[in-house]
Amino acid sequence: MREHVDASNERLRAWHEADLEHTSAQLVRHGIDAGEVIDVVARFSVAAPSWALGTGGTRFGRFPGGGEPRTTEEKIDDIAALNALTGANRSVSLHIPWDDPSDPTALRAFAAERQIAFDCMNSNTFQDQPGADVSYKFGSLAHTDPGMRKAAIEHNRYVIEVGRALGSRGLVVWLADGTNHPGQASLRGQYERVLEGLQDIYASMPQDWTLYTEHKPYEPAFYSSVVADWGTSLMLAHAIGERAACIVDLGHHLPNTNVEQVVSRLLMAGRLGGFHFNDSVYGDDDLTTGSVTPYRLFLIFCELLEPGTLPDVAYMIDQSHNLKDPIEDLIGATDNIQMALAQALCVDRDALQDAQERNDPAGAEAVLQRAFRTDVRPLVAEARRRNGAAIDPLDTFRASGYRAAKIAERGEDATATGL
Ligand SMILES: [Mn+2]
Repeated sequence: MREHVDASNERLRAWHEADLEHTSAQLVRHGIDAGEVIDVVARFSVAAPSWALGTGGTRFGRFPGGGEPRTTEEKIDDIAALNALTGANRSVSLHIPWDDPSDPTALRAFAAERQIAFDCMNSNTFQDQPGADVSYKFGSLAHTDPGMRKAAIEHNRYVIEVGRALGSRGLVVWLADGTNHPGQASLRGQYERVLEGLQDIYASMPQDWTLYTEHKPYEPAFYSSVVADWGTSLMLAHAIGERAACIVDLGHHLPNTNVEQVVSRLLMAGRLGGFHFNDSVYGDDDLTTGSVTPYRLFLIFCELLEPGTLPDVAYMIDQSHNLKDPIEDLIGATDNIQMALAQALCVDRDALQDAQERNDPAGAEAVLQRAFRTDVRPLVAEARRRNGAAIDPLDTFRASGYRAAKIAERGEDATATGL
């Protein structure tokens, strides 16, 4: 990919420099240093999800695009290609058992050679595994049967062990537990059993790990989810211990929820664990981050930057690619996230605070809009270029012929494990 990146960047260099100069000059007028924005964006990285390197699907069907990674190693190859283009996907988030490595130490070395690290591990107690002698049909950590709860805890312990060998530092537990029918289970009892299970898992974690709880209001449980909202997630984190924190999956909220305020509250409580970035219109649509609501993404980054610096939390993408080439979708998502970060860095904080103090909503909003409408694309492109990546990653990916080469190597009907 390197030579394609260099060739493409050389072709775009003069235009890029002119665009960069123009944006930088615009920002100076409002007291924003373009160099500082570029520095922060260049340092930023968002983990790629291993389950999103293949085609997703819906319950109505799946339309594979060909050349999908067949193994975890091939998924890491794809992420290395992605990172060569974006310079901002330096880690992978694995999902067990979809990515169960037979030799984690060898996998770690394989990834390190490609400069890819292991971000948070994800456990899976929401579907039955082939040959397993337990069934999660009626729940995992919330199950009424102590044997089932034990099996779910053991699975999480196993994921921690694999993650240790890979150099990961966190475990994300998303639970499908809940009910589909009123009266099916005790809402209180389910919560208490989940808390007990998470406390057990927490006790098995290395001291430098974080346990992440991830909430979701509905699906697959359609009457009640045990961890339905950020309030429950925060209750659990408080009850579990200091190294427990809450993941905000942008699609896991009821319609019209003010997600940026959720982010602000969790950050204030010291329990913002990180993000699963995606976008949605109706529910947990898992669309490309920032493709539908880029302004919301910008407002989220404004909240993250409110204390002055970007918090060191787990930034991960969680998307499903039903129509686009998965790598192309991840390129777009990463770009949109970097764009939102750059726009938020362009907010004139003093002017905003001044407008807030004077009770001037029109003035305050104008400050935000000015930043949001700044064409920060040259700043993000420059951050990529400085990281040795592509000024135009999508165009470069297409010109590289990567997918065609992978179809030839892996086959037209190769299928990635995952969603
Ligand atoms: Mn998620």
